[in-house]
Amino acid sequence: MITETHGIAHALLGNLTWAALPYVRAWRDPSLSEIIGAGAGSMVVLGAIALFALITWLGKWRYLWTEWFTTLDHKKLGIMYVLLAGVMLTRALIEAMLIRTQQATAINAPGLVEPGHFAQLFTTHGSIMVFFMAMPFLIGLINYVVPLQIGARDMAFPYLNSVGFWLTAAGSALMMASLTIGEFSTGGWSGYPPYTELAYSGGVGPDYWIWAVSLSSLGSMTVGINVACTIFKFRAPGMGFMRMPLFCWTSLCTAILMIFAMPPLTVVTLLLAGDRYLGMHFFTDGGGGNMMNYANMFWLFGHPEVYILILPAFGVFSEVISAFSSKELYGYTSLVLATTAIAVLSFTVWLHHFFTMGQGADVNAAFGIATMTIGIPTGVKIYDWIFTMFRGEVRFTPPMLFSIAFMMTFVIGGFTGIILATPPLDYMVHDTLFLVAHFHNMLIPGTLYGMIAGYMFWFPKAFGFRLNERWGRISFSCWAGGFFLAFFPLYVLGAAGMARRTQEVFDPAFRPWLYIALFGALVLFAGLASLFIQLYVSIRDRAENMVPIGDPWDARGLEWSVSAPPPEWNFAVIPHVGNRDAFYWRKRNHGAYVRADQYKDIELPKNLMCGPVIGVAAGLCCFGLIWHIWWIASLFAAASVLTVIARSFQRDTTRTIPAAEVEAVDRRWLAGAHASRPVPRQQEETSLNQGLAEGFEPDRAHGLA
Ligand SMILES: [Cu+2]
Repeated sequence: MITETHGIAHALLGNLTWAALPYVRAWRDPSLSEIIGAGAGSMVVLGAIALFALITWLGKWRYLWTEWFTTLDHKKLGIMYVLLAGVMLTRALIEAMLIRTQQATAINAPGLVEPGHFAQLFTTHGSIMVFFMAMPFLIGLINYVVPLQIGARDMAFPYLNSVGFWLTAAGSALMMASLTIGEFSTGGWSGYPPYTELAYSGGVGPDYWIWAVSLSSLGSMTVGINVACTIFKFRAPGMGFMRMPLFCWTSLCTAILMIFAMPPLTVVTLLLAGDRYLGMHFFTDGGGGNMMNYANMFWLFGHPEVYILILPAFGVFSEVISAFSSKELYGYTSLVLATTAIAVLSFTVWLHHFFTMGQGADVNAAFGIATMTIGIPTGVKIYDWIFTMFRGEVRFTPPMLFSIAFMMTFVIGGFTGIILATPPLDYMVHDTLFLVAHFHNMLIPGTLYGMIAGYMFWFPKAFGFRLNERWGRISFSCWAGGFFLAFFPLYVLGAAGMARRTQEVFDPAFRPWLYIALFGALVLFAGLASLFIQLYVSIRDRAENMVPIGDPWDARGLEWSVSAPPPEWNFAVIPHVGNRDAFYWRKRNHGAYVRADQYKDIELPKNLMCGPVIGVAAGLCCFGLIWHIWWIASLFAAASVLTVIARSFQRDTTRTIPAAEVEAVDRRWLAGAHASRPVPRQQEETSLNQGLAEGFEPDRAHGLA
């Protein structure tokens, strides 16, 4: 809580006092809850120190700055997004285990953490999972894959791409800072007033939420603009819209959703900031405000957000199922139509998030029916994927296992969605664990499985070696089994009336179900741990699992037609596209692995420090706003604006790769392709796989000529 400070100290440090540190709080009140808080803060501090020391010890700062932090390469930015998502996923999953432990131990007992701490736990868990795990993960995959799939050298706006990443990273840093300096919001991931109004939540918690989310939503909006422009303007010659891989279609729809759905979120969080900082009354009950306006605007973002999260995963599943069934995607056109239909419909259903706020039976019925119609295009997709597998040469690789588990689990979640879309039934179970079970049932298979599948599918492309399949299967078993253990009990508990977000449980009959759910959460965490072990084992054994030729799964899109990892310029020569599944048909017709007639100089953007500078400045500016340290806020707001202005005067922004260098790299790779042994599908998970598919060997006669 804030104690008033005065005079110079207040001018310099705003509301920041010693009590902001969890250690001081734990010292004054050594309760279990405060000690857990201090422990969490220590993990962040120690982790940061360890990372800093490790990088310094390895002498890698210069390398990180020049190769990664200042890069404008869409591939490296994509990798950094996924890395950020992995860090945040770890934190939010630890929080999930704490939430489950609390409810399992707090049956007519205080449990581990106090109500205030518990409320912070579920708020950070939700906020991180949506804004700082799922969003960076899917944006990372889109960033990496889409330019390669459409035959482009980079995104349309590489500089904006870097700024978007660093804004998201700054928001994540604020989330982490809230563990060590101050506290986080207790108002849930949706930040509903009046909980988050000054009168009921006087600390800095909601301010952390407001500014972290604002940074992330600004970043996401720039990503939306960037991805949409890239797909509209940067497709290779011949790549018509109906020849794009399905992942590009879902990325395009997601990008358009971001452009339209992110601004309501930015606006609504800033209006809430107006209430809290300037004494306005947008959402207070006195002074003419109305929190209903908040609910409407938030969910005008919030429901499309669900599809921002799920559509890219649908794209991943389409690519994975087609590649590992060795078949062309069944019903491509219907998949495209279903994707666009979902994107449009997603803006017509937001009110189902507050049926019980009293807008009357007719309005509720209209939105309930609109909600149910989304099941139709989704069903179309499920059938298309099943028919893609039908009579295909299906291989149960880890990404394929995640895709199949997704289909089965997601459909169950869809059925419970129909229950919740029926207003009278929603009145029965809203605000219970039934709802919590439902949206985890949609988002874990529908987003997380897709993201993991995509990560495993494209990892060999990005790094040049395969991920260990055995650990992939172990991880899959944990994610798939842990999900049912963790969330099906919540359906039962919710139907029995257990309210969501409760810190203490009063009915002993809930005990066994809560124990099962806790066990499930532990299994899910084992799934995450297995992913890290898989990564470690794969890096350790990478020499045996190299796939430098770049096509380890006999897949179809243009991204597989280049080496693994791809050269910085992606394509030595921009390809011409004559059909859907462009690379597959080139392999068929001896058009793959052939030398270009002529190589040209390639222009690429120079590295730029503006992205990290703007990110750090924006993060510090928000930190100043949170603690009312006005000089920090204005100094760094000015710094980020000045950086943008300074950059606009820079003329010399590109560098040229000479044609000779492009040719040399391309020839070396082609020579490798001609020297490699093609691998049959049955052996693609062995060290025989060098990234060249059997049956599509380079044509020896046409050779290197
Ligand atoms: Cu919704």
